[in-house]
Amino acid sequence: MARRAALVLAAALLASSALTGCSTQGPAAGPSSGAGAGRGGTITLGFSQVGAESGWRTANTKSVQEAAKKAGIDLKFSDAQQKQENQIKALRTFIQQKVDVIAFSPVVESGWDTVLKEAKDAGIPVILTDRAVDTKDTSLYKTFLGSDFVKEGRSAGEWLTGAYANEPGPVNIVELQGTTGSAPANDRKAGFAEAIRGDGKFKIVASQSGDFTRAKGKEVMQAFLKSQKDIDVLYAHNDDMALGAIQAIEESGKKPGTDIKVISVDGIKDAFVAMTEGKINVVVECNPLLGDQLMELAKKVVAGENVPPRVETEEGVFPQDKAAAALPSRKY
Ligand code: GYE
Repeated sequence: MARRAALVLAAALLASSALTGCSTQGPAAGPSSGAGAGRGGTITLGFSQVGAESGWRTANTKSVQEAAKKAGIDLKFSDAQQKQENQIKALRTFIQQKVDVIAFSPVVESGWDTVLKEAKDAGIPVILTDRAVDTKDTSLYKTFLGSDFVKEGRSAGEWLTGAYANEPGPVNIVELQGTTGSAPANDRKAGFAEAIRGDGKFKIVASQSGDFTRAKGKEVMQAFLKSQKDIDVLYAHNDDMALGAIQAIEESGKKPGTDIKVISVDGIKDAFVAMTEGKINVVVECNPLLGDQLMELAKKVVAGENVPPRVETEEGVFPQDKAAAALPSRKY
């Protein structure tokens, strides 16, 4: 009935040529019908974003918004300002609104089972983008789209062991972690630790969260510079924290990239600029441009098609001497 009503309504609107760019989405379907799936109507995607904490995140948001427009998907976008409670609220609102599919980038890894179960019970498929959740029940989401953060951490560590291969130790490292409990912070820490573990000369002398922001990165680096006499290397879990820390290093009278080597993750343009200025030594890329792939996956899960459980993005490692050549083609 609902489907017929929607078709009749759409036909009437078309006939009266009153349709000026609005979607012909029919009434929301019942919980188990897969919503807009079979009706050929516009797909509504509820997307809960982490926040706007970094250049990476801004690029990711833009990519999702532009891709939705291009794909003709009705995007309901919600910004959680880095708070899990806001994300849970947003997900519940999407469920109430009976969106066709939910995608979200979970701020932290744990604590999602209840709300994901609610989505599942309502028959709304969920796609994890960018960050993973920690759950035993993988039926609570359809797929994960994003990066291998452990690999990124490992690449950062491997660059370091290579760069110091012929140097005697100790190599004192300070680490700026991302948001506490988030997948990229947990995994980038683990991958890096794994890569340097084999050689006792590498020592992480201080490690603290800078919440993925420039302001916190600077603040925590200032504290590190006060508490640690001898810092050889900064490993920052993202570019924004590295860029904040660079300011702190400069204000302390030291040269970032020379006196203190800087390793970072993401690959935003500002970091490439800092590399060309000699202030960052290496950036491990993490691609935020997930929009098109997300829309493809959204269409497939709404249509009830099978999707792979994990879709990973391709990324590279950029040492300083490659920065100038790569800068003009950076897309974020
Ligand atoms: O590295 C950081 C952002 O989840 C991969 O979140 C993302 C991370 C990214 O705030 O800049």
